[in-house]
Amino acid sequence: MTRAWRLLTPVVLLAAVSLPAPAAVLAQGSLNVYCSVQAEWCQAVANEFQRQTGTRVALTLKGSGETLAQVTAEAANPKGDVWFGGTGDPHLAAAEQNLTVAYKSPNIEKLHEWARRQAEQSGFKTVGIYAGALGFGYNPELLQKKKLAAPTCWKDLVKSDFRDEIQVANPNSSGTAYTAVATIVQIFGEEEAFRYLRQLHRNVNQYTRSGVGPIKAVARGETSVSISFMHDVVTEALAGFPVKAQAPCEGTGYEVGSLSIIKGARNLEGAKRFVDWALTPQAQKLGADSKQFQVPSNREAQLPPQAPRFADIKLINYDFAKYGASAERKRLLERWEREVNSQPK
Ligand code: S7P
Repeated sequence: MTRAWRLLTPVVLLAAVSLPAPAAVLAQGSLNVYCSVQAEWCQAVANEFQRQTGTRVALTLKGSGETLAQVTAEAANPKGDVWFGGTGDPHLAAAEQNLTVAYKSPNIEKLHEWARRQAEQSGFKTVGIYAGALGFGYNPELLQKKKLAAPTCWKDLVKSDFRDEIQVANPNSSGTAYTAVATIVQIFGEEEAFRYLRQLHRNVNQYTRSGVGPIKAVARGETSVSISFMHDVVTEALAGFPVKAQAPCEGTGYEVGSLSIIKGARNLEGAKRFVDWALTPQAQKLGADSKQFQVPSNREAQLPPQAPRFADIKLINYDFAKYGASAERKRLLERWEREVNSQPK
């Protein structure tokens, strides 16, 4: 049974059985939501949207790269209605390939500029729902045991001290890891970046499928350091694990987590209603309620106090148009596969 199906059944049951819709809400059919944030947030979104609208929500949980692959594979016979969350680059690639449809929600006006830009540059085929900065997570207890200093810069991660100490996801399946590759290319320039990624390869003990896998491994003491979104480090720290977040000294990239309506959606009206709802401050609060601390895109949504502050992080001017283009994404991933992943350590 795949992870998606294992999670789908309980969510559908939970949404259908334990949360009766308010009396005034009439049944509004069902909505298939492909969800690329963590399971707790996906479930909260499904439950609350169903409670408010009477629409039954079925969830499929997959990372960003995997969802793009699924939406691409299903293009001739789409099964999903909306794609909620996940890094913005694959949403932009889907938009460019006409796998998603344009929808200009009236709530777009209420969003931060970075979220509106995501919509405008895709011809309104996607829209930003949150933002998060990339960084490192580390386990200070494990580092102390191994007499290793905490990494503060990208350059630290390729030192021989960190041999087999680092985890990052595979950028083919993970939007987090693709953001890392694109960030390193933008910071160092492509040739230097690939030299860097080959050196990093020697220090990576595992390329996980999902972007949150590495920080969960750091939290459990299975690896010392991860390349992760900094808000995912906060989630583990608040759960009581010995983890710390670090913003890289050279600067770092960030994601505009996005939301798209899938072309051929069987419940197009429900999908539009879902987008309008997901852009409200009330819906965006479900992120922090589920212990996910990205920056919400609605200007009126409260920034969770635990969220890493963008003002404290040296952010690069991430080129979403370039690194969200499907040809560029494919080219970088193929180069990474050929020159990094397939190389011996
Ligand atoms: O946990 C939340 C988050 O980091 O996960 C999303 C991510 O795309 C899903 O994981 P993958 O790297 O496996 O694609 C991020 O958008 C989000 O902030």
